[in-house]
Amino acid sequence: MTYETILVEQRGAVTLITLNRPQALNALNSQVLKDLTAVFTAYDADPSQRCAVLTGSGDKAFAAGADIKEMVEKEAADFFLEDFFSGWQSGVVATRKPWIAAVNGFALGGGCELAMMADFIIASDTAKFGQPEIKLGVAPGMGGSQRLTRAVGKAKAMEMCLTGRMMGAEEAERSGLVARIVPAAELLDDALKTAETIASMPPMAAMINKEMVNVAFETGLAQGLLTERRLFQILTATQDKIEGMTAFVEKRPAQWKGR
Ligand code: CO8
Repeated sequence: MTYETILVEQRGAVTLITLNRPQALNALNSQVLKDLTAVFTAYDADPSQRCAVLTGSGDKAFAAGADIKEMVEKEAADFFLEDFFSGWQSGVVATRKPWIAAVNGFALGGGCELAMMADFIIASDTAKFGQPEIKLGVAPGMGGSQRLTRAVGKAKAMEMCLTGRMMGAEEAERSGLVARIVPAAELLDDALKTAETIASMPPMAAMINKEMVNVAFETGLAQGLLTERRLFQILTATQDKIEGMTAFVEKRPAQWKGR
């Protein structure tokens, strides 16, 4: 399957997805959303694929935001009637299997918001994050005001949204926005290696670990603890729980069945 705005490659059990509009610094338009929805849906449905990496083509940008040239002519009624960009939730966030954003440069506006939809971000030392929408007379519209605030706290999120300033990779790591920073030249290899590690885990446990952490992000403690306990109990009914624990006791590598 080929796509208009992204490149997709399966490397063993890892799907590598590359935003491929380098001439527009990988700006996100309706076609990118369509293509990402298709590829994430296919990834979720393919039992041979166990982790995905999303990155940007070129060395300058992960994505420099929603495509301003697509939005410039639209009126409020168009945004409302089309429910413009509402598809990110069902098309990308709803992905049940794990995926990593490998941020290789600018992640601004919708680009920062897309990176924050990932389960975690690995950033190159050249990465720059920001929510500069205020400079265009608008505000984040793909989750930035919510996810950035949860990730880095009110003070930094508020400052970034109100001033539009960018945050470099080191500050982003210090603030909890990214899991790790690596030198730009090693970013893709590092992200793929991390994805391979995740892909080598029992897949149901990976999906449930992801769901648990997201519940912590989205609900209160009592609800989260209950959900964690119930999801743990579901995992104890899997063949991979029996295999994982038996393999440990027998001092041998586990052979996952994926159920
Ligand atoms: N959209 C469209 N084209 C873009 C975008 C963008 N977001 N960003 C860069 N480009 C294009 C430029 O227009 C330029 O194309 P051309 O050569 O044809 O003019 C090309 O990419 C290269 O860009 P620059 O020449 O500007 O490169 P610089 O190195 O000088 O600057 C920057 C790099 C600083 C990243 C600069 O390009 C920039 O500021 N870009 C815009 C960043 C921005 O404001 N992003 C936020 C966009 S709004 C948004 O994301 C809202 C999301 C929520 C929508 C939800 C709706 C409901």
